[in-house]
Amino acid sequence: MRIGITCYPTYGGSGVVATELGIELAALGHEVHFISYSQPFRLNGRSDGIFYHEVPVSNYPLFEFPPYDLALASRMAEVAEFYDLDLLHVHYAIPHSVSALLARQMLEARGRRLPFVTTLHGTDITLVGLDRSYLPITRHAIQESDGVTSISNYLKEKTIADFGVQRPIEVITNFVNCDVYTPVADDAERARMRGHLAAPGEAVLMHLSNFRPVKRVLDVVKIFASVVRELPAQLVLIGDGPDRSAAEWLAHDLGIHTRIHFLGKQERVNELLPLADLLLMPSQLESFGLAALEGMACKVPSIATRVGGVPELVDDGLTGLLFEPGEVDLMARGCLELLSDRPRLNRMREAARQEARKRFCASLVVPRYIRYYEEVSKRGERAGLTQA
Ligand code: GMT
Repeated sequence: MRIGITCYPTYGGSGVVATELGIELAALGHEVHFISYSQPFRLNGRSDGIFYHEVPVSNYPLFEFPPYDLALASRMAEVAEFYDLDLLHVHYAIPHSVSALLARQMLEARGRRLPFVTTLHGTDITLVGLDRSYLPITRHAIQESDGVTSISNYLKEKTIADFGVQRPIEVITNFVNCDVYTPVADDAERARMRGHLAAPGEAVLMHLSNFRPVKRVLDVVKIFASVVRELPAQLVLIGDGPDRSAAEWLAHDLGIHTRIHFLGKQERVNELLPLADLLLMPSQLESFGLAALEGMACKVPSIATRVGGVPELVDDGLTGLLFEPGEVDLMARGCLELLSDRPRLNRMREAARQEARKRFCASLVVPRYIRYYEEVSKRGERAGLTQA
């Protein structure tokens, strides 16, 4: 198939999922066209069967707010026509599904068919989408999409309850490439690689996010402060965003900054994650929690929160430990219990990888997207909307 993909190309879970999906689809022989305002950051260096189309947004002095959604709709329609796309897949409803709806209408008027699938990721439903200024148009675009998928059951139920959406929503969970996200097989090699981050015998805790308030990065620092009082450890923070500076200040105030590595945005997190003993994800809300899955695939259990779709991913006590948001002391105690009981931690590490392989590998999940695309396309054909 020839598939157009639109996502936020910057650091963020929905962009990561969209990009990895495009890469997997291209590897399976499909032609993938990314349409966005800049190149998705994980695309670098992998281009077979993948094309990127930038959306130029001109800023006329009259426009206090440049209308990106309109420029995107125009580009979507152009790319679909020039490259004969079979389908558009937009990630994150706002404004992508609205732009796709416009592009579909533009092409319909020219006798062409362009079905589109909207994938709901999280804050497009739980936060931004609920804002009264976006709710009616977001609901309309979801309702009008040719197909809608959600990354967890939690998010599907939330969309039905909060948006009153009355159409089928297919749950297709996030996924990870289990051959790219792997543990380091050799213990000696892993110890050597950890040498850059920690001394022998020190624990390594990791956190990976876009440092937005919903991620509660300050809790990560506080949890680590309690852990490091009891045993030697290092904390590795991957990512960047609004709360980074506050986290740096807190680390200095608590006198633990020399044990914390702020690595900023990293392209190859698959090379860092396997070096961790535990992943910290104390988020206020996660519709899925992609970072936890990437950790699991690398044999890293999570200390996470029992929110949103996380319990659909992390099995409390088996592949990680779950707590309520803000339970910093309990999370620290959970870390200490696992780090001082290596046999239990090792069982959890094995279980985490097994669970990722059993339920969330790209090889299992990506075919579900392809089947869904085919189903959506056929539905349109049955309705008499044939490709020009
Ligand atoms: O919060 C983020 O990390 C970004 C956000 C997004 O939509 O870009 O993430 C959401 O989508 C991710 C990928 O599907 C999920 O793993 C995250 O749980 C979800 N974030 C929230 O629900 C807060």
